[in-house]
Amino acid sequence: MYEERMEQTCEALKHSLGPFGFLWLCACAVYPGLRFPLTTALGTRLAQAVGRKPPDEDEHLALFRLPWFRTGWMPEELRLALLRRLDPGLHQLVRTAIEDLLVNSQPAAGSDARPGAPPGAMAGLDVVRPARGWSGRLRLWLAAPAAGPEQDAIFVHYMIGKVPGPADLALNRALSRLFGTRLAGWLDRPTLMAALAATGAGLLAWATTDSLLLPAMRGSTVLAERPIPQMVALPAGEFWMGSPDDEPEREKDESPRHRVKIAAFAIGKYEVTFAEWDACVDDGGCNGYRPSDEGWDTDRDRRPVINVSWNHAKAYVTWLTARTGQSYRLPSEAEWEYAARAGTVTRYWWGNDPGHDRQCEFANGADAAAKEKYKDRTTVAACRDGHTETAPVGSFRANPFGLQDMAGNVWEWIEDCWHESYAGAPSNEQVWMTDNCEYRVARGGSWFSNPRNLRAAYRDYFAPEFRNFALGFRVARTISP
Ligand SMILES: [Ca+2]
Ligand SMILES: [Ca+2]
Ligand SMILES: [Ca+2]
Repeated sequence: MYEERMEQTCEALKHSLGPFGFLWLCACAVYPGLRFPLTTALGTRLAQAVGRKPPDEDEHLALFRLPWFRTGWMPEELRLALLRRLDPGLHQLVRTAIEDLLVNSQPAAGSDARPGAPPGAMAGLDVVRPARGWSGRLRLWLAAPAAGPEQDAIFVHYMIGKVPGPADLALNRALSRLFGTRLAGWLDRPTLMAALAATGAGLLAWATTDSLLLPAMRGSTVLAERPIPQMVALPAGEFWMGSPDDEPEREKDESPRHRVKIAAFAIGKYEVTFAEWDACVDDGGCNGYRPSDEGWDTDRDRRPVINVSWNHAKAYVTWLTARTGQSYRLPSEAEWEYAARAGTVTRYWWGNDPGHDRQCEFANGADAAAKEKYKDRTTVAACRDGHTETAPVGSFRANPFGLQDMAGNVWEWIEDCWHESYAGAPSNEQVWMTDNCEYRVARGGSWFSNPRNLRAAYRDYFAPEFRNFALGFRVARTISP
């Protein structure tokens, strides 16, 4: 069943790219990162080998239009399937081409490249100078980013002359599941060292010469194993932002209610989870910050990340943008309310809910159980929602846009600076900034919030360094026209 689907995918790719384009794609699957110079070099070598002209711009574009050239990674299973379809006669050619590019791509004499630039620099490959001796080398291995090519099982197997199969990755995956990615990386390195020592040429030569490289590729593909937020594309539209004057429990800062026009954009279906945050840290992003989960570790991976400041949230979207090549960001306040209302005009997207007794089906707020545990909660929902603290994302019903937990679970950071009222607010989706921005907006209320604060129009604000157990975020993404 699975094999069949891979077969069909490969056939479809062959059909759309043509025989040469498909051959080229198979060669590109060796390397974990998508690098323009590497792609071009492989295309030129392959063209020579099969006796045709080097690929032209249209052929490059056909390749770059494929989804993983935009997202920055190719699924492992597809990489394996493509490599197994590469003509065995071409395997050595591809290996040599990659080695050449990594080792021999030196800045030309007299060029304005900075002096002492490392090998590979001209090819845009970010490389680290080799260490002398085993202990120095080992230190470098251990310091290498988890997503570096030297940790990519497919790449390593291929470069030592072995066409990898699914079984070659199974051990790695099992270890990752059992011990987390860091430890699996440790365990994989001795295997890799043994492979190096056992090979007379090829990678061994590459690893022991003075020009030993530890390419620390940014933008490489092991991202396939790293969870990133699932996005929902929202259509352009118009809505009334803020609450009407007669809405019960409203606050002044929700005035004046005003009409806002929103361009199409994408927003996370869920709040960013601990698993997604950890992926950023494991990859060297998010300033290495590991927020406390308050000991709520049942289903920790699926719970929304908490104890993150606005600055932390910004670090996450910066990492995600660099990793994927797509422009991720925090939502503007107007975008957030548009997404939360999803076409509705009532206090909550599920209705006016005057007695707060319907909330428990739709949102994780402070409920009867929360009041028993946290005595200072005053008004709570007159029902039980099953979660005294955070709930795994997506535990409650989706709004008409298919988004979950817009109301409740955790507060969500917004890009905008805080304003006491909507007087002078933009009439479109733009972020509203001021010169002196002491506070940033947060929206949606949390598991700790009174029902009033879960209303679609409710607004709050915190200093950008502030963090607590009820505050997280969700990402947005610009859709280019
Ligand atoms: Ca609750
Ligand atoms: Ca929320
Ligand atoms: Ca308010």
